[in-house]
This record gives sequence, structure tokens and C-alpha cells, in this order.
Amino acid sequence: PTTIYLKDYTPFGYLVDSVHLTFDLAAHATRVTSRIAFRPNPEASDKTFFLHGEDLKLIRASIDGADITPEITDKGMTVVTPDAPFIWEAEVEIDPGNNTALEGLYMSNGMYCTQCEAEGFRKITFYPDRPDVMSTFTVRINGDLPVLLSNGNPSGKGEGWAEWTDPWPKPAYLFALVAGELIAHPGQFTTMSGRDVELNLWVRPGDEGKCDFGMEALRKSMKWDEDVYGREYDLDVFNIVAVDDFNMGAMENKGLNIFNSSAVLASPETSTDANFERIEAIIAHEYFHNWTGNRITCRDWFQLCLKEGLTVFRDAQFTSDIRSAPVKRIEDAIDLCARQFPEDNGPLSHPVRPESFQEINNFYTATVYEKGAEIIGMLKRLVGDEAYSKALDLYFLRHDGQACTIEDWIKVFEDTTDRDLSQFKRWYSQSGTPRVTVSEDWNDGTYTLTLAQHTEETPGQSEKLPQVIPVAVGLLGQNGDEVRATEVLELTEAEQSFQFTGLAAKPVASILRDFSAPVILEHDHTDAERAFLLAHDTDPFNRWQAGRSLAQDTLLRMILEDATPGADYLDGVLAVLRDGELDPAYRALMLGLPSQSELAAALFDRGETPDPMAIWTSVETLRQATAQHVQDLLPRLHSETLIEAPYSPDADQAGKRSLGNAALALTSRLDGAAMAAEQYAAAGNMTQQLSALSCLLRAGKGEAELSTFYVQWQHDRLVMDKWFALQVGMASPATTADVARTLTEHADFNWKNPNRFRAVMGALAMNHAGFHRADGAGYALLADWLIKLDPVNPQTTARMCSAFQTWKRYDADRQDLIRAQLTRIAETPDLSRDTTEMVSRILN
Ligand code: BAL
Ligand code: ZN
Repeated sequence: PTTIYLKDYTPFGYLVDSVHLTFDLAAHATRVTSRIAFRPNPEASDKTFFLHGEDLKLIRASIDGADITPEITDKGMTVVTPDAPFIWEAEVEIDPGNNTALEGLYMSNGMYCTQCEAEGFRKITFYPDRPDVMSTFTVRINGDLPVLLSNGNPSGKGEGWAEWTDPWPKPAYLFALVAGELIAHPGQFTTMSGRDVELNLWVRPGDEGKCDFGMEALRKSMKWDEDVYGREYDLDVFNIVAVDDFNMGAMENKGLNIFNSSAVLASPETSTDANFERIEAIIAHEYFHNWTGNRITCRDWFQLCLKEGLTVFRDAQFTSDIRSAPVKRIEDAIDLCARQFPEDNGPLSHPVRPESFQEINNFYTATVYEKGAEIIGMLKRLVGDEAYSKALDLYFLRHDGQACTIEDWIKVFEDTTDRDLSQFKRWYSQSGTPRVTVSEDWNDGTYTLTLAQHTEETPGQSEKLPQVIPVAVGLLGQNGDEVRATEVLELTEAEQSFQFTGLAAKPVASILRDFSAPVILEHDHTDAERAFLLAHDTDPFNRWQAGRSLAQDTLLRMILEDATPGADYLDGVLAVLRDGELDPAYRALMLGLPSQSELAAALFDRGETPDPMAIWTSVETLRQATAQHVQDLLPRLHSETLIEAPYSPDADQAGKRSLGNAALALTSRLDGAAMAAEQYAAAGNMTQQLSALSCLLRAGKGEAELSTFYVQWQHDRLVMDKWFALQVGMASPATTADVARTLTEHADFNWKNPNRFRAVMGALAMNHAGFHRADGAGYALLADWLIKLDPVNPQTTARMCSAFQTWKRYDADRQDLIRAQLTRIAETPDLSRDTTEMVSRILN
């Protein structure tokens, strides 16, 4: 496969003034006719006219009306063109009915739909399929289906046809088309300047009852973007379509967002509180892309973080504003540690702005998205809220309608603040997670904090330079009072000291408050100091973090020294749970433990070889000890779920259920899941039903409930995904691979559907001790299915290969077993470019 480099970027030799497309839909022979006005690009020296095209049958092509017979490769065609404006016309035939890769135009349950980001448009027609080529589009769809949608505003309609015109120039990756038997859930929004926008959420018959929440989330997002960023919507209509077969969560096509049905459809009976929160965030994310992504797009795919990092940051701000800011920050930190840190510290490590790729689909990663968002958060913290707002205003003013780079982004901050951000920019180019080590000194009223930063070598980057790390610090006195409010220290050197003078007694430092930078903090606090912070820290994030690190330390001691669960942790948790002043959602988070995979990483960092079974046992033992230690509180905590008001997925109710169900999980360790069985029988919503079922399965029970659940929900695809995933997720280490294998033989295991495939195989990879069973059964099962899926859907296959990315942490036997599976995948004939790249990076 060819490697593409950022340094090789050159602009396309031609500009596109307009694109007219006509689609004559037919499941296996859709005709796409294009009429495109090109003119030479005065800014480009290379005038090669290369049009991308893959899996297209060319029927005819012409330039200014004269037919041509171009030579076509599997990538596209190069044509000699006039050195003046010209009209390109072509007709191609494509086969959406056999497009299982779900890129380009494909079919899902009889519905036509598209996915063009990143490079799917080239499977629809010949085109310069690159994000810096922008044009207006007019699209006519001919098809015998009741609903025919594309981007922009409707501009004509008749029996069996519809026309759409998008007045905003856009790259081809934002093109979308949907056609099918769909039902509209309508809504309306009046923008800040008084324009009426028609909103629609389009769903398949049967899903009409799952639209209210998504529509409300869309309206909230539109209002929030006006209030907070001054961004107004710019078309007469905004359509969202729910699609069952979709590789990603959702896609921000201009005016026609296409969603994985799991990321938009919701009802109390079928969706958990966590589903609701995720749906709200994804709807906001895709909507926010209208400005950060669509109106201002990326010059090339290396700049993906320009739109994704910023849009993730914006959707996190939205969630913080409408729910709980501390809870959202903790959830994001948990997610970053679980998904981004392993990526950043393993063979797949890459900069937030990568410098090369073979398959761009492999770079829609936690690093680009989540670390990309953390960079924006650091920038905002460093320049302050007001300067951030000014910089964003300038960004929208200066770059509207353009395809931009990280340099453009940084420049608006430099111009607004007069700061030199050249060192800060290393966050975009340097991969790996910085480790910040803390040492302290106390001398006669002066507290000195010394911070040192170090980043390990990562693939392709042996030398690391110091980065700008904003470290938010507060100091607490011995009685728990805050003696210094939060201040942001700027760590820019490899090692730097900061002094706090005039203190009456040695303080306890609360460092990296609000998780002010995506770094690993190494601070050898004593358990007593951690317990003190868990009891007193005025920063909610660090209070949670203190509990988390106490838990981690006690677990590591249990694993390495056969210690019993630490009293500091158990007493600290007890005190937090008792504190009725604390938000229930926050208390529920306090009950969480580091994931088993994170514990494996922590052991590896200490030079130990993680034993998955020992890790699993330590977690089980600590859970059991916690249940016993807090048992008197559990009935009262569980009663939090007994909410009299009608179900609402709002933060308040969801938080109560979250705490109540955390209590139920502990109770189930003491009562043989009797209370869980009662809750299951009485459950009136999916949150309660699924929590209870998971407790039953964890206790080795729930056989009957699994059957009744299946009978109750077999008609509902999204609930059945939960049924599949839960069984694998809750299986014991010894049985996980067998449970997963048996489920792959189930009649409802439609493995070509990415959601269903991920439900089973994703849950297998996430069940740490089960996946890493010593005989390698988990590895072999996943590899079998990746090999089977690759020719059908390379994108989803490649994504799931990351389950193996941590393989070098484990013992030699497990490494041998995993290497054998990775080699088997790599040697599969005709393996996709996507999977080839992922497996070779993981192996190297
Ligand atoms: N642009 C791909 C899907 C998303 O990040 O919104
Ligand atoms: Zn996005």
C-alpha cells in the first residue's frame, strides 16, 4: 500500500464552480450522471487533472461535450484538459445493493444511504475527492421511493423525483443522499435572526416512538451554539436520518446528518440513561460540525483534528452546561484513560495531527478526537475564556468558506493574544502521553512544587521535546480549608519549580485539578494524603481522582503483595457515600474502579507483567469488601432509584438511578442478587431492567430473565444489541470466549451489521480477563471473525484490530498467542488496505 505524507501536500490544479448530479436509483445498477464546471486554479502549479474513482463502471465521459475514453486504474483516472474553464460530464453505474463496506452509496434495510467521509465519494462518481476542493451541489434524485433527500434546500419535487440545492460550497465528503420509505418526525426552530428552519428526524416505520428526545436535543444544540458561539444555522431545513447499518456513530453531511440508529433513536423502555446522554452529545456534535467542519473545513485529512478536536470540545462544553460539569469532566477523563492512553502509549501511537497514513479511516481515533479536544481545553485554560471567545470569533470571520490547517487555527490565537504558541503547537506533532512527576519541598513557610515532564519514545519519534502543560494547582491546609485557590502553572521546561510563600503550615497540594492536561501524573502521595484529598479536596475532579488512585493503589498492592483491601479506600468510599450533600451521579462515579485494562497498564508501567486473572480476582475481592464495608447504606442508596415522577433521562434522575444501581450491584454480592431479581421483575425502563439483568448475570443467575428479555425485545434491533453485549460482558473469565462463540451461532447474530458485530466482538475484547484467557481462545475467536469480516467491511474490521494493541504488556505465552493471530490476519490473502495497515503497525 502507498503511504501518503503531510509534507507532500499540493493544492489541486483546478477549482470547481458547480456540481450537478443526477441519480437514477436501482439497487444493483444505479446510474450517476455528473456535470461539473472546472477552471484552472491560479494558485496551483501542478495542473494534473486526476479524478478519484473506485468500483465505478464508466458509461461515458466528455469534456466540453466531446466524448473521451480515459484510461482508468483502480484509483481513478488522469485526463488531459484545456487550460481554460471546461465542463466535465460523466455517467457511471454503481451497485449499492452489494456495497457491504458501507462507504459510498449503499443500502440498509431497503433504504439507500451514503457515507462519504473520508473518501467514499469516489465510489459514487469520478471526482477530485479531497477536502480542499469545495463546490456548490445541485442533486436530482430519480427513484420510486416516497422520501428522496440530499444536502441543502429542496429545489424541486414531483412524482418519483426530487431536487436539492446546497448553496454552501462543500467538499465531497459532506455529500449525502437518502432514499427510502421513511417517516418524518417534524420539528421547528427559529434562529437568532428570526429565520424559520424546518427540522425532521427520518426513521423507518416502527421507530416513530423513539424520536422525541433526539429532536429536543437538536433544538437545544441549535440554541446553545447561538448563545455560546454566536453560530446560526444557515439553511431552510435540517434533516437527520436514522440508519441501521453504519460504521460510525453519525455523520455531519451538510443539512442532512446521517446517524447510526443507536446514536439517535431513544425511548425510556428501550434506552438506558447512558444511551440518552450519548445520543444528546452526538446530536450536538454533528450539529456543531455545521460551523466547525462544514463552513470551515480541513485542507487535507492530516488536519482532521481541526474539525474533530474542536467539535468534541464543543460538544463536551454543551454537555457540561446542560448536565453536570464535574460529572462530564470525570466521564471524559475515564474515557481518555481507557481509550486514548493505551493508543498513545502503544504501537498505534500517532500525533494528533498525523504526518503519514495509508488508510485515513484508521485515523478516526481517540487521539485525533479526544486528545484533539483536550488540546483545545488546554488552549482555553492558558489564554482565558475571554481570549478564547475572541479567537473563535476571529476564526469564524477569517476562515468561513475555507479549507484550513492547524497553522490557521493557532494563528487566530496568536493574533488575538499576542502569545507565541510555537511550543504549544508540539501538542499536535508529538505523540505519546507526557508523564509529569511531582516532588515537593517545605521550608519555613515556603512550599516548593517541582514538576518534571517526560514523554517516552513512540513509533517514529525517538526524541521528545518539552511541551506546554497547564497544571492547575490548589493548596489545602491541614484542616481541609483551601489556603490557595486554583492557579494554572505553566510547565514549559523539562523540569520547573514553583514556589508558594507565606504559608502557616505545610499544605497538601491538589495537582492537575479539573484534569487540566491529558498527562499521567506521578505523585507519590501517601494513602493518608489521598484519603485526606478524597475527604476534603474542593476541586470535584481531584476529589474523585484521589479516590480513584487510592483504589488503584490498593488493587496493585492486592495483586503484587497479596495485601487485603486498604482501609483508607474503604473508609473514604463509605464517607463519600454517606454524604447526602454530594450529587448522586458524583457518588456513583466515586464507586467506580480503574478498568482491568488500566490496571494491566499500571502494572506494566511498574515493570511488572500483568496477570489478567490476578487482576480480575483483585477487583472481585475489592468489590466484595466494599459491599461488606458499606452494606448498611446500601438499602437507602438503592432507594434513590425509586423516583415517583415519570421517567426522564435528565441528569438529576439519571444520577439517582446511577447511584441506586451501583448500590444494587454491591447488594447483589451479598444477597445472591435477590434484590436484582425483584428490580428486574418490576422494571419500568431499560436502565432499571438492564442494570438488574447485569447483576443477575454477574451472580451466575438470570438464565430465565435472559430468555424473557429475548422474547420481550427480539423485535428491537438496538435492544438486542444490548442482549448480545451483556452476556459477553458479564461472562466469567473462563466462559467469555465460549459465550461469545455460542452467540455468533445465534440466528440473530447478523455479523454484517456493525452494531451487532461490535456487540459481541467488542464486548469480548472489553472483557479483559475473558479475552486474555490463557489458552488464547479469546484471541483466536476474534481473529477468526476479523478475517471473515474484512472482505465485507474493512473499516469496521480494521477498527476492531485495536483490541490487540496492548499485546506487548503481557507474558511471553500470551504474546506468542497474539502474535500468531496477528500474523494469521496479516497473511490472509487479499486483506484490505485498512486491516493491513493496522495489523502491521500493531505487530511492529
Ligand atoms: N466526521 C465523522 C463523524 C464525526 O466525527 O462526527
Ligand atoms: Zn465529528
